Amino acid sequence: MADNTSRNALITGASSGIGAATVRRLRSDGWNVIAVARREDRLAQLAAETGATPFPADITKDDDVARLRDYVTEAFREAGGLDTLVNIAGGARGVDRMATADADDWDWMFQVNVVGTMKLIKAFLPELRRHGHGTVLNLTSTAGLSAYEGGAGYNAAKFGQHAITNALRLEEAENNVRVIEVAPGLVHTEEFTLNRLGGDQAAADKVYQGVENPLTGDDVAEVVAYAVTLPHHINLDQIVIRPVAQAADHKLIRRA
Ligand code: 8X3
Repeated sequence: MADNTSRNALITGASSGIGAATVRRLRSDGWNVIAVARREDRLAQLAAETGATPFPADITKDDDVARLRDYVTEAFREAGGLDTLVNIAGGARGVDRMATADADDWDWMFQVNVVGTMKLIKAFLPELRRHGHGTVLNLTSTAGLSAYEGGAGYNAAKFGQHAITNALRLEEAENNVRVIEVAPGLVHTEEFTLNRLGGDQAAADKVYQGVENPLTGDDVAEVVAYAVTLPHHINLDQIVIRPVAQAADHKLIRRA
């Protein structure tokens, strides 16, 4: 195959937010998409809407990842094999400072952001190498580039995911697998902050209060689609995306 022309993608974290938006975007661009998330009902709706193939799975569980690998290998066999793995699954729990850090929250964040990403990459590298023009895109965060008060656990997980992305790029260049990192800042999705703050909708709303045009899932999906659709020899190593209102972590403009 001369280039990344088969357009067969696997997208994790597909049940909401950036993951669901990326499924919609790649499907509307004509990609074959297998959409992965834990919540079966949401996946089924997304599949009905977009024509993506739903696959309910927990990416931190070895059995689920093995089932997924077997399924994907078979599903894309006729279509040229998997060429693009998009790791969107992840998330934050808590805003505790180190003095009151909750080890269970840290463990969860490390599992979904770092270990889950590793498991997917490990499972699908043979397939991506075999394809000859593989792409891995990891969705990290600006929280993986600089730390902030109350962010330590999430910072540690996202710095970790950033690090494994860099290591993978070095390890897989000889196999012609390109490795892209997309690191968004403030993105207003239905669930990210709500989950982080334990379901407190009023507190979640405050995070975005007065911010003109925070990024949306669709904004990030547009950038993801651009990066994975470029000719395969172009590797956007790291793309940092923020809304204009967030010139830096410490400079978020809020209007009254
Ligand atoms: C989310 C960005 O600023 O909430 O990944 O850590 S931030």
